[in-house]
Amino acid sequence: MGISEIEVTRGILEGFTRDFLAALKSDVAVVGGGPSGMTCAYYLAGEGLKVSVFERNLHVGGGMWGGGMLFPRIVIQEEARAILDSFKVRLEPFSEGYYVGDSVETVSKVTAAAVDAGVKIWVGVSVEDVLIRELEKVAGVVLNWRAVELAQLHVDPLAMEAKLVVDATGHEADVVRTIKRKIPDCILNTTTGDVLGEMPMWAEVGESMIVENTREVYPNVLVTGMAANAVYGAPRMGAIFGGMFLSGKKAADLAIEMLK
Ligand code: 48F
Repeated sequence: MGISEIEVTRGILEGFTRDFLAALKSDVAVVGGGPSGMTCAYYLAGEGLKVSVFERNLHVGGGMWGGGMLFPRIVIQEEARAILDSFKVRLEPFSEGYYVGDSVETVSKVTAAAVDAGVKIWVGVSVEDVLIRELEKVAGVVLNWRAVELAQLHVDPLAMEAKLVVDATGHEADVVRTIKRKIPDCILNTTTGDVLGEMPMWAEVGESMIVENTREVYPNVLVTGMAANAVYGAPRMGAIFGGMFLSGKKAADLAIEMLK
């Protein structure tokens, strides 16, 4: 028994190419594999939708692995408990209406649930731009390897079509900012038509605003997680994570409604 290096190479290339070709036209492209993006993708795939998550790092989980200041624990409020329960994450009550969970366990279980639900995850892939149609509708994502981006090589990107794009890029709100940078005259669905920017930390207010801020910010582009608060000028909240899961689920609910 044995396998040649050529066979190993063929197995990898064939499997990857088959899946990449199948993902060329998706229902939803989720940009960013942090807690909000993964939660959104999980609920979308659960509805039978074709979903890809694009993550520029080699791992999903975003800012959740390190918990608060590298202490690998996260705080979850009662409202988000049902979502964490569906991922089978164990939570320990510690203050009325609040729980503590293990951040590594949470990332692992959310990731496994999303994969089992049928989400395709592309790691090491940056979304550097969007596809635009009719001058005002986003129609997909423009991709390049993160390694190409870091090496600053001049290599043209590839693209995938999606009916909806979800900006789950965290504090940067990278997709929305890219749209605004490339189409300066475009009017985002915010009070000023522009990205309002993230406010300093205020956990209670940040958590209460994040679900409301989860919405369609540009035709066919939804914003979720910390990106939603960054776009709508709301505070950050540190190591309390319930809002990320609630926002991811709301983005999925909105997307499901829009795709009907
Ligand atoms: O930052 P991140 O975890 O965003 P989130 O889901 O959660 C925020 C919390 O982690 C934490 C917090 C809790 O109160 O404030 O910060 O809103 O995950 C965002 C992911 O998007 C990736 C990035 O590597 C990270 O894993 N990302 C960002 N820009 C791009 C991208 C891009 N252009 N293409 C692909 N991935």
